[in-house]
Amino acid sequence: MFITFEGIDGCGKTTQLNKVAEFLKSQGRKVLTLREPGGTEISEKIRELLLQSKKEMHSMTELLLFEAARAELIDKVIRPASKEGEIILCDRFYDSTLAYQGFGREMNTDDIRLLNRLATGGIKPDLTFYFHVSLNISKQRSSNRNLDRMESAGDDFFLRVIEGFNKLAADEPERVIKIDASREISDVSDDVICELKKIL
Ligand code: T5A
Repeated sequence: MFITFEGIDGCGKTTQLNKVAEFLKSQGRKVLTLREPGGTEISEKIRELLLQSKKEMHSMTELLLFEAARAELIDKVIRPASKEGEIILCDRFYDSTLAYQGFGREMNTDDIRLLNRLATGGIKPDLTFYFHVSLNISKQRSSNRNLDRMESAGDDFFLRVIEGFNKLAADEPERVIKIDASREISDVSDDVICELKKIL
């Protein structure tokens, strides 16, 4: 099973991914936790370039770098792990590319879907949790750290990203579970675990 965790920066998806991992391990399941971009030596180098560089980057360069990091992760980690029957939990996946590059950067979403297919070789998440928060909450939760290159993109960009995630969730309700993540951590994780139990 392949489960992804999505939402805007600071929505709390990493916190919830860790809670799901703990829960699954307590049930005796074998769990692999990953993040995008990242998870292999090359993908982590690409992550550094994408997030830490202060240099301006063309949106096509940015898109192709996210897809390149994904292709590596699929080939080196996700495909082999799925053959071993592990439960794979991934902090972001291709919905982030549609939301950030498609809606945020206003790039063509059909082109992005094609690149997503090429980079993943057709691998899709079985289940996606989308943690919905307002831009204000996202900013509050990210306020005590230095913003990376993506996080410095500005309010209009992030409002388009939120609109993108909302649309993706509405288009695929059978895969994408939208969770109100503006609540207490424990209330959010109760909902997530409850949804997960239904599927397991
Ligand atoms: N990106 C990524 C693209 O543009 N295209 C792509 O294709 C991909 C894959 C990646 C960046 O790259 C972009 C998107 C991103 O900008 P990232 O590592 O995913 O970056 O970074 P963030 O989304 O910023 O991840 P974070 O780990 O910083 O944020 P999370 O995971 O949303 O939030 P989390 O769990 O770390 O929590 C943040 C803070 O809030 C608190 C936590 O304790 C923490 O302090 N918190 C809560 N507080 C109150 N109530 C709750 N319910 C809370 N939940 C968490």
